[in-house]
Amino acid sequence: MRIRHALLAGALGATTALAGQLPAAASPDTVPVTSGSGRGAAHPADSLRDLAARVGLRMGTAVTPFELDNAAYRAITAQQFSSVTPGNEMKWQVVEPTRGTYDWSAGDRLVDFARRNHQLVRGHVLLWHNQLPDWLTSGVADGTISDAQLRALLHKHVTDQVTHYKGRIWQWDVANEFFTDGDASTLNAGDFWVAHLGPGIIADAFRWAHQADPTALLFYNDYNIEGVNAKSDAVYTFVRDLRAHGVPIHGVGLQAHLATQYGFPYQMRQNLQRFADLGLKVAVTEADVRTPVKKDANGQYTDEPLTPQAQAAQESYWAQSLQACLAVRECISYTAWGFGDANSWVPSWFVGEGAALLYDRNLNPKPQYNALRDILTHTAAPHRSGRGAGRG
Ligand code: 9MR
Repeated sequence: MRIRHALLAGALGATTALAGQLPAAASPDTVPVTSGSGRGAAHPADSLRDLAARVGLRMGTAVTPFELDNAAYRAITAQQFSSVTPGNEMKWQVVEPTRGTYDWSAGDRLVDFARRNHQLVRGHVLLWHNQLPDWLTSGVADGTISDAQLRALLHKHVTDQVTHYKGRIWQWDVANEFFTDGDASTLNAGDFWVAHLGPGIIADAFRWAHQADPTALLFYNDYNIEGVNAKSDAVYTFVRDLRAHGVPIHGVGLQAHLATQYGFPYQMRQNLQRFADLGLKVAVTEADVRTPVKKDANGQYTDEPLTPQAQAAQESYWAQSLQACLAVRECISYTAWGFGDANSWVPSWFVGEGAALLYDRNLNPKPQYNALRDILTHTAAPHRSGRGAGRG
């Protein structure tokens, strides 16, 4: 699977354009301290992170360390967000590219960045069918790795990775995307892990992660489960059963990769609430709102929505998803899957769609950003407190 490190020319150009407005970094990953808030990084009182902090909510973004090389991107990451998720750098393919040899460097850089900037980290991801190392998948395919060995390798992977980051990860996405859209009634029997090790492997991964770091909040994470639908029903039953069997699962992550052409998810707040009523935390983990975009004179897709109505729908979807999270006390973080349109995964995966994030490719905030800020400013919401809530 190809990993996309997209930092396109537009965003690089923005470094110069914004240089006068943003504080210069003293060292690569440090955004300078101001006396104002006394909380470390310089962030204005109307930043997303500070507005959300008033109700104990963490605002997050996915980041890749490559993006942190850009001063403007780095400054916005620190100023606007109080939680970060590595886009790719804690995936097995990246942390163990060669069997038995770990490379934690990229994940470590982000965790260190977070510490310097008073942010919490969502670890992503321990058990997933995608972005596995080639040595693992080819070994399974050619029979040189047996199922028993695969189980032992997974145990070691989960234990070693969670131990490496022990005490430094707030929420771990332990298991990701085990249900399909087509037949949501049950776990995907064709999933790599389920096919080889049986459905019980998911519970085992939670147990192993908990043994390695008993303080981390352990999440099940999936897409198209934002609203009440057949797939979220199936996930609901699954996590309820895990809880009933004493499996250490503490939360459910709703990715929220939304698209204007599919409508806003049905009853998102009620859906979050029913997971919360199981005694779980909930989180919006990978939010973006894509839409069909115009082509330029050269036939290249732009970041401009096809219609003003689509732009309005994007703003509305961002606002509604944040409102749903705010309304549920157990919703402890709201994370966007990146923030600059030049850095989004969307255009390369959904040809003809884009404009999915909060800032344009020159890193200027879009109306979507203002919509989130307005919601945080004007919506009364219960304060998140108790174990795990917006800690720190
Ligand atoms: O943003 C990630 C992108 O750079 C990778 O190419 C892609 C490969 O699978 O994974 C993206 O992140 C995914 C996340 O890990 C899980 N949920 C869906 C995300 C978007 O594809």
